[in-house]
Amino acid sequence: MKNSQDKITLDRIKSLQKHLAEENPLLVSVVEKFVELDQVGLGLGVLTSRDSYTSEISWWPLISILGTFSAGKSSFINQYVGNPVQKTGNQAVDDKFTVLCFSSDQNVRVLPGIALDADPRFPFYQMSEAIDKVAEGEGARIDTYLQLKTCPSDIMRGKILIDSPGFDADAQRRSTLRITDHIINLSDLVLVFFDGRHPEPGAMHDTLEHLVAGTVRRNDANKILFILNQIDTTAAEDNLEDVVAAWQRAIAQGGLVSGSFHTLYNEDAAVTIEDPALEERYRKKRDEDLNVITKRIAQVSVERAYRIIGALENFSNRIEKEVVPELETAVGVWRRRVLIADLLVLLPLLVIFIAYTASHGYWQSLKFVVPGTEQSGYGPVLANIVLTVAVAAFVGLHFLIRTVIARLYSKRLAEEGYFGNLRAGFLKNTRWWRSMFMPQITGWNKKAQAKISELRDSADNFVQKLNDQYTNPSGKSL
Ligand SMILES: Nc1nc2c(ncn2[C@@H]2O[C@H](COP(=O)(O)OP(=O)(O)OP(=O)(O)O)[C@@H](O)[C@H]2O)c(=O)[nH]1
Ligand SMILES: [Mg+2]
Repeated sequence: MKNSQDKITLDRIKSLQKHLAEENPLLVSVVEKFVELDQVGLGLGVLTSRDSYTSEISWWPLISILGTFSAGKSSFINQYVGNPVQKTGNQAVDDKFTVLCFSSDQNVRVLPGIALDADPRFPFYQMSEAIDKVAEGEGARIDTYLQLKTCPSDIMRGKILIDSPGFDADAQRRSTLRITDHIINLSDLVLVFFDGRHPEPGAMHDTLEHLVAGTVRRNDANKILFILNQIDTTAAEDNLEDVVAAWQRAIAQGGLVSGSFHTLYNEDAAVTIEDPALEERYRKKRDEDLNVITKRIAQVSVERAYRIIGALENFSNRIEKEVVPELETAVGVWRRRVLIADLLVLLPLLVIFIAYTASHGYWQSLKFVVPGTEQSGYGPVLANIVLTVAVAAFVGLHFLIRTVIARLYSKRLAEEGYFGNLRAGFLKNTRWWRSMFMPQITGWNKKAQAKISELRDSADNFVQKLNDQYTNPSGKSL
């Protein structure tokens, strides 16, 4: 198949494959399947030549840490990587998202957000465009929202961690909320931290609204872990159970009944628990939960490969089951409206035209003539010219109606929430040379339909290959 994507997009895909080749060669061939899906999207017009479905997912396992401010997010990360990469403190410390990735360079290096925006390895590729969509002009200020830090800890190899500013929906600008949503969408694992010192609903309200309520509707909600941190502070009154119960109630009020709930505290930052028995009990509970959380983080690399293949299948399905039917509906509505408008505008004009010409002697039997020129030699030519101009005016008006109705209707398709650029796909179907009565959506031919089912099959094949890679059902030693 001929690839009609931009050079920049193609280079980006190549660089993605190059990085993946060092890590998981199977995923290199998965990229190729995404590129085939791109061709279907391009044909349907819902993908521009600058875009690729490969940039809709993160190819590196992504673990994000969100939550209320001063909940101990940065302290947790420092402890996890074994390196004080992030500043911590009791005031709101972080004002931007920090993307942490591995580098063998012994110094922790800080790079501006633009470094992330331009690098296809990171899921922030073209983030500035996404920000611009919700807050015009803000995209250029990507550095105020994002930074990249490289960290030499081995545990950071092959994964990306994101530390975020304390979540406060009221104070937050739309662009920050947009980034938060984007991060949740892309993450393989989301740790939502709450502060054990303020577990009451008031302090968590906004966070719950935006994060928890949002996750109830998600089909990947199991990737979100809720963590009540700083539980060491409950030791003085020994009321851990009460605090946890209050917290879970607040979360349930937010609409979340199931989920993975954990409690933690950070030994480096914790208050000393005087009673050794109590200390032992707290530590045991903490260690258990920390163990679950660390295991989930480790598991993410394995799940990531399945998730990527799942996305290939999911995208194929969405094209077939959402994009195409939505385009069909939109084209159907447009067709009906154009016919009605033709009826309301063109038909009366036609009647007026016929009535006028008939009453002024333009018709002799069924022959069109210009009165007074019947006998002259140029009579028939003049009659033809007048008739042609009239027909052209009618046809022109019809095409004007088509275009105006398409433009008006396309506005509603520009809203977010659709998979792909539905507006562009719709307008492609309404171009003037395309008959209104074409039964099929443009780009949705036999070949494209076959391609979609082929891609679904290949997703199944990849899953089998992955199973072979990660499991060993026959029990043979590998
Ligand atoms: N008692 C106690 N204090 C903690 C714990 N974890 C962190 N802290 C302290 O809580 C304060 C906030 O910690 P940070 O790690 O900066 O919190 P954060 O969530 O990154 O905060 P922002 O980036 O400002 O949103 C710091 O003073 C930490 O020392 C804990 O488990 N127990
Ligand atoms: Mg922080």
